Amino acid sequence: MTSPTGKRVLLAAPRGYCAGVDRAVIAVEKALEHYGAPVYVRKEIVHNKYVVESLSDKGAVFVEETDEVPEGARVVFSAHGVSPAVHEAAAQRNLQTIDATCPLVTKVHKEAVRFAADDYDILLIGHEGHEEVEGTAGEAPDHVQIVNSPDDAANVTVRDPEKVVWISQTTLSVDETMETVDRLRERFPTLQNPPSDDICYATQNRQVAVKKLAPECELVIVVGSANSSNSVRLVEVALGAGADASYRIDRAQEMDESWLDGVTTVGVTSGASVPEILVNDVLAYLAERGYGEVQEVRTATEDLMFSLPKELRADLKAAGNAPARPRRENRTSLSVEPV
Ligand code: 0CN
Ligand code: SF4
Repeated sequence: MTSPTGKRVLLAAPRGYCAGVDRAVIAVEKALEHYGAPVYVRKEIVHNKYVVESLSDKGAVFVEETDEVPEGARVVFSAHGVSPAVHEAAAQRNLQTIDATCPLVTKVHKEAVRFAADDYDILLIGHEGHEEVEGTAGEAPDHVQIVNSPDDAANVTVRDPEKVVWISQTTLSVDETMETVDRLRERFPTLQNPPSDDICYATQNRQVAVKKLAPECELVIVVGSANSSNSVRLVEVALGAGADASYRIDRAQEMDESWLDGVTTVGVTSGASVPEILVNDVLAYLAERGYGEVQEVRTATEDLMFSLPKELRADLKAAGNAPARPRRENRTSLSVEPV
């Protein structure tokens, strides 16, 4: 039904949980159910405050490093991946590990290993300090240089300009990454591309969807946490695609009434680590203020699912209750909190 005021919401699709996040969150939930609390998790399992708080409430204990985990205890590695050094540190402490690294991050790790074995200089486009970048770089520290931005391309030095490859973090802006690659290629014309896209399908799809709706929006709300690279990129993409304003919020309570002044069309989307309940809360907030008409803007459908981490699958199977794949329970598995 069209609102008499013309006020409406354009809701991006795809948005929210990707296959790697779904798998990682369910891995922690299943580990808690199967082994009982506490289950230790190195770093945030995914970069979302609500997810981390909900899992903490269920008995997950989030730590920064494996040396905070008691000897012999069970620890889950986050979706963003870990370097071989972290695996070694965990083995030293006899930790029982469940590796929830997204398979699409593991793919990039393997590329780093392969190109290092062939003695390439590897230019890893990504954000210094991000866990995924630390993990990927740690696969081949002697061969990898991190390139943070298009401007950073000027700072790269290589041993042999004929033997250089770029790879990337999975959750970057596609457009900005291509700009960085162009700048690198100006310096190294034979720069080799990775064998396939490193920016993952979920990151790309969410950017395409927000690009489509942004030109029609005076305001685009992105639900996601501040440390979620793919969520933060969605704000940039929305602004770049023509939204007059765009804000990232963790949850509906962070909405500011003044953002809606003079706004007819509000775009809404969410990052790959964001449970749908948080989007529903934002839609409810908007509906209360006259934006009850919601039109979905869908640019792709996603049906990818990953099997649970193999260590967990083996234990669940031995106990006779193994799901072959994670269930798509992401939309309902976390407890619902009122706005
Ligand atoms: O928000 P996320 O946990 O991570 P980044 O966007 O910061 O990389 O989303 C899941 C992504 C992965 C791996
Ligand atoms: Fe995997 Fe992409 Fe999701 Fe990261 S955002 S967990 S790489 S599917």
